[in-house]
Amino acid sequence: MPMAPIGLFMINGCVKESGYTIKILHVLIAKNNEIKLHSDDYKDSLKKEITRFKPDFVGFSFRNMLGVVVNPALHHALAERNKNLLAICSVFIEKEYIGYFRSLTAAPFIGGGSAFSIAPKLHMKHLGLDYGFVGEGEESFLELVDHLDSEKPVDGIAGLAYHQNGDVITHENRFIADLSEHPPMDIGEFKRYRRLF
Ligand code: B12
Repeated sequence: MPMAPIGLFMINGCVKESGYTIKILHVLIAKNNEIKLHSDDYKDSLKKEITRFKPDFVGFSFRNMLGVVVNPALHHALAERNKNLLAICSVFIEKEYIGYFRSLTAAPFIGGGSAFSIAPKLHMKHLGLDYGFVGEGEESFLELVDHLDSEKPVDGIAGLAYHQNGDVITHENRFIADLSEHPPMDIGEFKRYRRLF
């Protein structure tokens, strides 16, 4: 059952208010409610979107690592062929998709979300992300974009995961005590998810 990505919608609210233009691609949603990644046409659709939008930064919201079988047959086949722990993590499926995405743009890739926060190093290394955020992203994501835009060093940003000397460094995340200090969640895209039920 696809979940409305409310964490991503929170970030969307903040980014919109900051003046940046954001485009959300719902890659797990497709006709018949099935995973789209291994269908024949996802590469063409993605290429069109990236060519049109030309992103300066690409963010990925990783919600679940385990426990959600969007396409049971595919998941089972992968786990049978690859009898290791990685094969039952969603990163195993996401790798091909992100690898293809990488071939379309040189923009930095930034991960976040509850799954990323549980296993930041796995996501960073296995998926080849440039940066990521452990925990809440409302403030930190824009701080990173601002630092990268103005070529300031990023190593002091709370919650940030980044590569250094072949390892992945993760900073302690910033706890946001009062969410009302931030713009509200952007609910514009909720209707896509309501349609599924
Ligand atoms: C609420 C909740 C649910 C609700 C979901 C409602 C919804 N529309 O999302 C319900 C009850 C339906 C649910 C169901 C399930 N859940 Co649940 N759920 C949660 C819970 C408690 C909170 C998630 C949440 O909404 N947080 C609030 C939002 C605003 O925060 P957020 O998503 O983390 O986003 C923030 C950051 O992560 C970050 N961020 C997010 N995206 C991005 C992107 C970028 C680029 C950046 C920079 C930052 C960023 O910034 C956001 C704002 O601060 C978490 C535990 C937790 N504490 O996170 C478990 C959790 C996500 N669920 C989990 C699981 C396992 C499930 C189920 C599989 C359970 C089951 N067996 O059915 C199902 C899966 C449903 C599905 N199809 O995905 C696990 C996932 C763990 C894993 N290893 O995969 C978690 C982590 C709980 C746990 N500790 O085990 N869940």
